[in-house]
Parts: sequence; C-alpha cells; structure tokens
Amino acid sequence: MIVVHHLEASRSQRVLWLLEELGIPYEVKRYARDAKTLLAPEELRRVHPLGKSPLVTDGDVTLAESGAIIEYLVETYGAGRLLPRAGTPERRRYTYWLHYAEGSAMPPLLLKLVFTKMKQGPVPFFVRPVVRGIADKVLTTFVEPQLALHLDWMESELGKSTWFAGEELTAADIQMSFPVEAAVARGGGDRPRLRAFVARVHERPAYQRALEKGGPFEILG
Ligand SMILES: N[C@@H](CCC(=O)N[C@@H](CS)C(=O)NCC(=O)O)C(=O)O
Repeated sequence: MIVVHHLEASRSQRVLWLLEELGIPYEVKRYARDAKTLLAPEELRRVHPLGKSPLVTDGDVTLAESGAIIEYLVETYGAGRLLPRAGTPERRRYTYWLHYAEGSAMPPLLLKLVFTKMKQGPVPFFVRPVVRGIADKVLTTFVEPQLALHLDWMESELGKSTWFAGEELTAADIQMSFPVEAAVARGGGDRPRLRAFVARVHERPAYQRALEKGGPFEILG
C-alpha cells in the first residue's frame, strides 16, 4: 500500500492530486506543522532523515523529493497516463517543467516569503529599521526582479498551449501547480494565464478529492 506522509498545507498536496488523477489506492498519514515555526514535526524524520514533505512509502521503498516521487508514481503505476510519449516535443517540455518547478521556480518564491517575513518579524526596536532596510533592499534589488523574470516566463509559456507540456494535462502540471499557486498568492496574480491555470487546476474533480483527503490547503504566503 502506498502511504503519503502528508504535511498540512504543503507541497504534498500535489502527490495526493496525482494519485487521485491516476485512481491509485493510497493511505494518507497527516502531520501538523509547528504552530510557531511552521516546520514539520520531528516524527517525519523517522520516515526520512530530512523530514520534509512530501514523503511516500510504498512497501519497503521510501521516496522523498516531490519530482522524484511523481516520476516514480507515474512510471510505476501510470500505465502511460499523464506522461507524454518518449521522444516527442511534449516529453521534452514535460521533463523541463518537472525539474523547473523545484529547481528554478521555487527558490525566488521562497526568498520572497523569507525576506517578507523578516520585515514583519519581531526584532528589538533599535535594530528594526536596519533589518527592514536590508530586507527591503534584497527584495527590491534581487528577489522581485528575479521573481518577475520567472513569472513572465511561465506566463508566456502558457500562451503556447493549455498545459505546460502541451494540450493534455501531464504530471508536470501537477508539479508546477505549487509554484504557480504560490506565485499567485505572493503577488503574481496580475498574470491572467497563471490565474487561469490555477482555476483550471481547481476545477478538476481529482484535485478536489485530493483536498478532501489532505485537509485544508492554503499556500503560506
Ligand atoms: N524540494 C523539496 C522541498 C520539500 C520541502 O521543503 N517541503 C516543505 C513543505 S512545503 C516542508 O517539509 N517544510 C517543513 C520543514 O521544512 O520542516 C520537494 O519538492 O519535495
């Protein structure tokens, strides 16, 4: 039996959505975030030393890293679904977006979250202007321009086809759904194709079933 070790409101939601799209039976083990730090509980480190979500166990196989988990599930149980045929342009785009999501799209989104929190965070009043000044500088000179570059790239690519790899939904869209949702939540919502992508994702019955299984999902932003 496949077990998804699911941290609330996390990237793990994608794995539930994928399993629902494929119609594969699975069990969800839910983990709550620490109320203060928002980090995963210690318990998740018993499944994998990094204790990051998603984690999947399939019999005696333990899988970490969402892209690797998605590849494993699609290759092992997909029977060709959600995966463009090898050697096609769609397959090349599929591979690109599957890696791009965590490798390139998430870092500036994470930096935006961290430096925005730093600006709002509790610090002694006498260093507050310095901390805010540094955070603002990093945000305006580095993070925001990098983020805009990536969001414009995703927006322009979604002008070429309905989904990231082509006209059909693939597992790469499932992997891309998290950065795109995070982008819209963190100020990139003025891009109509990104917004329409999120709306298309939310309409899917499998996505809605995954939400019921995983519990409330809100992008931390
Ligand atoms: N690149 C990894 C990122 C894993 C990751 O950072 N997951 C977050 C959830 S969105 C997490 O576990 N955060 C809690 C923590 O770091 O303790 C993946 O895609 O699996």
